[in-house]
Amino acid sequence: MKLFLFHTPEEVPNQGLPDCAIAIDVLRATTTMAAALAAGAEAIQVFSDIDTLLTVSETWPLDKRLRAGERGGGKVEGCDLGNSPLDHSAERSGGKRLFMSTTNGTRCLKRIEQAPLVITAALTTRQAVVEFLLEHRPETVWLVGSGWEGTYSLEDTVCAGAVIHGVMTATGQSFKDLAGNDAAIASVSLYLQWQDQLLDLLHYASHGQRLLGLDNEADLKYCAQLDVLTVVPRQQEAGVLAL
Ligand code: 3SL
Repeated sequence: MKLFLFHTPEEVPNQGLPDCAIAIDVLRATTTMAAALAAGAEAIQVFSDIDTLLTVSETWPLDKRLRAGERGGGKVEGCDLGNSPLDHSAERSGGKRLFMSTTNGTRCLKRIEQAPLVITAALTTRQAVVEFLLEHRPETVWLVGSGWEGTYSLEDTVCAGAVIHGVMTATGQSFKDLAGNDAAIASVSLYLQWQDQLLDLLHYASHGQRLLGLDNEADLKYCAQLDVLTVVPRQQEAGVLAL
C-alpha cells in the first residue's frame, strides 16, 4: 500500500486515479457525516451548490429527508440543519437521507468521486478507517484534506497523519514501504507532536478559530475525539455515501 496526502482538493493530480480516495474534513463535514450515519441516517447525498440540493431533495418524502447546508460556518437559509455533528441523534436522523452541502468538505468529495473506492475519515473514525484499509488493501491511497477555500488546514493534516501512523503501527511497515509522498511523512510528525493535545491543536487552527468565533466550542470538543466511532462512510454511487 502507498499512501499519498494532498492537503487540498486543488493539489489532487489531474491525471490518474488511486484505488482508494479518502476525503478528510475534521472541522466539520466528514466528522458530521460519520455522526449522522452512526445515528442511523440512511445515506448522505452531497452537493456542491445549495440550489441543486434544494431541488433534488424536494423529490424525497418530507419525513425521510434532512437538508444540511453550511456556508462560512453558519447554517444556510432554507435548510433544516447546518453542519454540526452534534445535530445528529437516532431520533432526528434515524432512517433519513441527509442532503448536504458545505463550503469545502462536500467539494472535496466531488473532486475524488471518480475513484473506484471513496471513503471519508475524521479523527472520530480514525481506527475504523485504518481497519478498512487493512481489510481492503488498496494499492494506492489518496488522503485528501478539504482545507479552507484552497488553503492548507492543520486539522485535516493531523487526521491524515493519524491514519498513516495507524497503518504503520498495525503493519509494522515503515515510510519506505508506505509513504507515497513527502506530505504523508510530514503529517505523521504533526500527529506524533499533537496526539495528546488534539483539542488544543483544533483551537489553534485557523478554522477552529473561525468556529470558536461562531460559538462552536462544543463542536471542536466533539471533532477532536480520536477513535470514538466504528463507522466508515463509503460512496455507494457518485455523491452518495452510506455504511
Ligand atoms: O468547509 C466545510 O466543508 C465545513 O466543514 C466548514 S464548517 O466547519 O461547517 O464551518
